[in-house]
Amino acid sequence: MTPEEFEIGKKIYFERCAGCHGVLRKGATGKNLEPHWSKKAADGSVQEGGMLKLGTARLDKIIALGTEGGMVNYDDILTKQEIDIMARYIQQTPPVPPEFSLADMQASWKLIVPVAERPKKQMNKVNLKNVFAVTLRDTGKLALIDGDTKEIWQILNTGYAVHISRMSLSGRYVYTVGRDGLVTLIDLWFEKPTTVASIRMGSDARSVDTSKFKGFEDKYLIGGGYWPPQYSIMEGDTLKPLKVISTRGMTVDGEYHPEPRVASIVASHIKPEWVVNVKETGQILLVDYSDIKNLRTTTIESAKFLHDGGWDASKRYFMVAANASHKIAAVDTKTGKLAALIDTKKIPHPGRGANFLHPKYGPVWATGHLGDAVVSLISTPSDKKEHAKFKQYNWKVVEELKMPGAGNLFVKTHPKSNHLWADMPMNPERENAEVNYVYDIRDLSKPPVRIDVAKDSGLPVTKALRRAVHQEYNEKGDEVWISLWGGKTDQSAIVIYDDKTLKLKKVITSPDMITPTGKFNVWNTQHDIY
Ligand code: DHE
Repeated sequence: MTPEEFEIGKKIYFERCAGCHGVLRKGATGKNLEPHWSKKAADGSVQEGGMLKLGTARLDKIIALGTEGGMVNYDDILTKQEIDIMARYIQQTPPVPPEFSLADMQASWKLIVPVAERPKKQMNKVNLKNVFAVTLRDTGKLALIDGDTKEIWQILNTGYAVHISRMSLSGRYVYTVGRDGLVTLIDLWFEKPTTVASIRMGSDARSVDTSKFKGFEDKYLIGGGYWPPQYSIMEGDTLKPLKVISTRGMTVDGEYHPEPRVASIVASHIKPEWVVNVKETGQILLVDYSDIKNLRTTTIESAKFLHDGGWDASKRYFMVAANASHKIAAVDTKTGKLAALIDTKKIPHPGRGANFLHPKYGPVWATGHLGDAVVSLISTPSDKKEHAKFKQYNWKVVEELKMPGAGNLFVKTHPKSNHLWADMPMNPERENAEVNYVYDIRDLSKPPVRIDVAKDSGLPVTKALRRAVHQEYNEKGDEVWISLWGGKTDQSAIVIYDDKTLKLKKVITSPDMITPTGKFNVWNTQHDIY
């Protein structure tokens, strides 16, 4: 490869591939892509285990067309030339990015508006509880949308491809984390939302949360890194860096891993702890933040490769997908132990999941699957007397709802809703990727209703698939917002439905609405309602 091609390959790999395959290409949700098997030997020899080495022609096909194993097709995202560069790039030895220390964090830290200079009360009339933070993925921006008027209130620069937004317990601040490791702190009390601080945690990241336990409300922010593999603790209201902890170490199989990335993080409601899920090692850390100088961590063995997850209805158990092991791990945050490891269909991908009362099996938590055409319902424990009869089902997959194909990423419901929404944006067929299916949770034997989000948006059909992705309820729990995620030069939309009637309510679109993906309603995110 020429040095220019290598640089192009490096950039595309970071933006499109590293999330699944790892920076060092050791594999996680995606396959191992180290040269020992990606590079075809001149003598035609095979790799260990007898599998054929790939080589340029085969890699070209895989990248362009995707695979049955869950690799998406890139022929509508990358040009032919870029695909050819990638087919050659991943046969080279992976470059190792630099480490990122506490001093590096300190140097990147910008306290734009110190706490003393921020408003003492809310300076706008917006109903902050119903504001939505919407990722505009490929533009490196975040849209703050007033959920009552459905007007875009403000668009702010953030890190590249903000992955998630989380709220302070107070509901005043929005924290975003870009996949380039940039964290921004946005204050909703100004007349218009204003970024008051930012910091870089590394070069690749996906998760943040504040401290939520009584006495520590929003005192700290934790951020999880993909590269370097570490988590960082910052001051909640300024982002001043306080501590960095590496996650390098042993997997649940007892092997050393040089790149155990931090996947989902959530703050416990019942202890001064964060649940930190380490992807490659399959270890779940309970990090006690009551004394960060003498940090105590409980390490819970589960399964590889940990990814996303959410609370059960009682908010005692955190349910996290060990997606490449086709399992869900349930962590008991009260006892600090693994409560269950549940086998599921292929590649569970819950987002944060969805909790509801199943007519036959009682409280269940739902997850969709990237690799299978079902939504799995797992029975979860409840202390309520009237739920004692459901105990026999706890931690079992009690039902699998049929979907028309695989490729689901998110499911969602709300305590006030009778509906369970499921998307399938990673399905290669347009007729599936652009829609949602809605189940009636009072009668799950009824076929789900197909909602054609792309058609309802009223936007013209484009060459690139427009993926209908990620549902979020409004504060009242009577509307569902879905992103229509089009190509990076196409105008996209947020399509809003009345949850009761399933009728289209409103389309939010503008030339600024480019690649919307995750949406986070302040009230629901603040209170972990899903
Ligand atoms: Fe995500 C959550 C990682 C691709 C949209 N995603 C998460 C979480 C992790 C993660 C670890 C949990 C954070 C938490 O709760 O603390 N996501 C990854 C990847 O590694 C992966 C597979 C590849 C990558 O390169 O990033 C990936 N994710 C995507 C997308 O392509 C999506 C669809 C669009 C996008 O914006 O990039 C996407 N991920 C999301 C969203 C959430 C998320 C919207 C939050 C869901 C929620 O309701 O909380």
